Amino acid sequence: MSLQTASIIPSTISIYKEEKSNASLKETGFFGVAISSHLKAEFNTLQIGRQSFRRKEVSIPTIKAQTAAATPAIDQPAPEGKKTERKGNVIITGASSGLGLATAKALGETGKWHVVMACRNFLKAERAAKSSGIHKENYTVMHLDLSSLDSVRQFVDNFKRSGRPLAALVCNAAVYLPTAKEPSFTAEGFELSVGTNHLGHFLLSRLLLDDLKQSDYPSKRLIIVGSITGNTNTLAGNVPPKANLGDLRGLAGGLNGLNSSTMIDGGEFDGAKAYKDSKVCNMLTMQEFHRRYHEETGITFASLYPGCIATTGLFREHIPLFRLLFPPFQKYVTKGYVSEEEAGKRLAQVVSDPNLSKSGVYWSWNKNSSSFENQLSKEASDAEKALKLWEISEKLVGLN
Ligand code: NDP
Ligand code: PMR
Repeated sequence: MSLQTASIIPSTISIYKEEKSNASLKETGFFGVAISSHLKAEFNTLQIGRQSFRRKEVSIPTIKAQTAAATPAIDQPAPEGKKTERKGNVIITGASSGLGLATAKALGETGKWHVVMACRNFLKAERAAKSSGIHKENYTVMHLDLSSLDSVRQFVDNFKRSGRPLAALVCNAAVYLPTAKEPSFTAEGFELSVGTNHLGHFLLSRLLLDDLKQSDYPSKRLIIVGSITGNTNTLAGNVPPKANLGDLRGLAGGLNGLNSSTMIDGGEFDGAKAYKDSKVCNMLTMQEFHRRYHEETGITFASLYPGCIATTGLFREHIPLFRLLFPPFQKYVTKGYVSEEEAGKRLAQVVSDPNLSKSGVYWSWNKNSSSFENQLSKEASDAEKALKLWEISEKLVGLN
């Protein structure tokens, strides 16, 4: 308990004081961007529906951080005469809102999964789980702050001590800081978006790989959420600033803004680009995992673009006008909009559908909500870059 309570204290160091009302969209204006007309839009999702989760505040009299000790080790044996399938344990990072929460709900309500909600805000996660109706037997909240490598290690220790076999890990959490004029940093001093979205997940996945290997669950999966905006072979991926990792010189220098740039490619800080770069890292990492470990372990490694879930908290740092216009823009103009509920079902499919068990795939969905194997951009499928990214990331997170 004490360990978890300690790690609830925010570990992110910020040198930036936000002035959200004055936030600008840099060179892009509002949505205004120059896009080459030959690029074909990816109108691959058509789901106009109402948002399925209302964030209802519920009062929870006592909330206790669930540690290994408070968590039953494995599912209880079925009462005599009753035959029940063994539940799979799935860890979902950032399950306190948006896609992660919707996926937790979709998996939890099948009764076949126990969801470990790996979240930085324990109370928020508990409330979210309760208000979205996930039955208490189907989830556990465990503390994880991806912007602190100590917290990642602590989480892994706690999870291992719980004795739960691991069937699937979903790296879903992310931050997006499009209006920041100055960078913020993780506890270890990495630029916050890449530090959280990529490096935190990189360490987490590496440390949990053995658990996945050792689990005897029939289908073991490691899913890293990607995005269309990191793929420059799409219209969305060509909205400036575009993702570009360059030769990874900034990453190799530690992204700390002291002896290196805060951007992977060594350029000037740009929060929107840092997010898109981090998504390229996510997609490259998934493929490097696949090349290194799929054959040996049988683990399925996959990434996905779930559709544009324009209503989630991801856009919380954006200017109010953007937050107002982005959902209708995606619903009626690009038709790329998808509800949180639908996106959650898609990610749940990637976790558990036997038809989506192929490894090394970046999944997307078409207008009829059917999944298909999508093409990644040249950079997001560059094997040499993936290897370099892997090796530098290992050093940064202290694995090498
Ligand atoms: P949300 O902001 O709703 O969810 C992000 C989650 O990440 C939140 O639960 C948040 O926690 C958590 N998180 C942020 N920082 C940390 C941290 N340091 N440690 C632990 N958890 C953290 O956004 P979405 O649901 O939209 O995003 C989920 C994923 O989907 C992301 O990977 C994003 O890149 C991807 N995606 C989203 C799209 C969209 O259109 N929205 C499109 C394509 C991909 P808290 O609740 O405490 O803030
Ligand atoms: Mg985009 C088919 C077209 C399409 C799709 C599917 C998206 C998804 N976007 C598309 C087109 C456009 N967007 C066009 C034409 C513009 C210029 C008007 C545009 C603009 C835009 C902005 C300013 N779009 C954005 C932003 C953001 O700040 C979001 C972002 O880039 O976050 C990193 C975003 C997004 N558009 C998407 C998706 C899925 C996003 C959220 C990105 C993500 O989660 O990766």
